Amino acid sequence: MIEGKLPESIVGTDVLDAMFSAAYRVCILVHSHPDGDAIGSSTALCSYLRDVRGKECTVIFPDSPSSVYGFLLGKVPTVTASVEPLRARNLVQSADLLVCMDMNSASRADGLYETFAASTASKLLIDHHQNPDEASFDLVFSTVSTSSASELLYWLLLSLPGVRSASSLPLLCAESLLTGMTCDTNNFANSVFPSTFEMASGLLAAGVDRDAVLLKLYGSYRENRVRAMGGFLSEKLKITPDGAAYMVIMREDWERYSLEEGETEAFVNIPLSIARVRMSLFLREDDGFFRVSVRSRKGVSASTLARDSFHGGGHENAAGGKLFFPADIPSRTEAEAYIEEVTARFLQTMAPLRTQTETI
Ligand SMILES: [Mn+2]
Repeated sequence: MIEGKLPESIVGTDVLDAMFSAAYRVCILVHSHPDGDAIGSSTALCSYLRDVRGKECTVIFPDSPSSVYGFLLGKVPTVTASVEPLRARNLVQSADLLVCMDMNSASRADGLYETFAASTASKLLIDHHQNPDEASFDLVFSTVSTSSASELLYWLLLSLPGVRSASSLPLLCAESLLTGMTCDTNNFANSVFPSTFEMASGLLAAGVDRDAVLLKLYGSYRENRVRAMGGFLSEKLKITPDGAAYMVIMREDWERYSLEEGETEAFVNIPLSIARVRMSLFLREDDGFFRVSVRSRKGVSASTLARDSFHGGGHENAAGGKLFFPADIPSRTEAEAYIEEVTARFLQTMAPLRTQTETI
């Protein structure tokens, strides 16, 4: 149990310690299109297992992570399955401990799932999403009462023998944890708990340079990304009478700005700064489907809409899914009509948003 930091259901860190001790070759798996938390939590654990426990450890990405996180990725062994499928499969097959980070099921690692499922290695899950696939793992640490997988990992590591404080962790591990938490809380804007500030405080005291991390995350964009943001906000943003904001980005829009993977990651949050917007959707065209991100204000469930209308799920106020064509909509040009329909049906079942002036 991690007293006072996480729910009492989080027990078994002695088992975790034993699991680490028994392992020689470890693979850490994360979800496809890995975000800052998936990347930060996995490089943090990899750094700890290599530098503190002396294990062979590799992070396996289903597809390429954004170059934004290059400052962490260059420092631990990583393999991208979409680039080196055979090597990724061999590593997973020969591992004696498989760790899934920041996803509730190994199925979110897409093409790696079969190899994961067939493996007889010990299996560990560390996650903060709803509905963990507990049956597929030997040990599960899962709670939604934490900002990020990185924060959950932080408290788990601090409960292990020999780790007295964040200062006992390798600097790369500490930097990775701060990065993951910062990304998932949108730099302390959402999903923040008292323990989240405590974690940040501990990491800063241990010597993490937060200014340097913030510069990498929010001050190193390409000009294209900022111009695309301006273009999309002026040309693509639509807001329904019920307070659903949405942007549908077609392949040609993406190409017009020569955008790179991960560059539109936070765009979905921007419309939530408009008073009458209750939820925001961002759709990006892929091969035969749209990738869908959903964000919502407190009291409106992004995860319910993602589950009911976009084959997805996630957190209460930050979720994602997919919209297939022609299975869900006749063609890609019908996405806007579909969003209008499902958000109207969804939002009309809820009480209207109380504006700030009404609640004062
Ligand atoms: Mn996360």
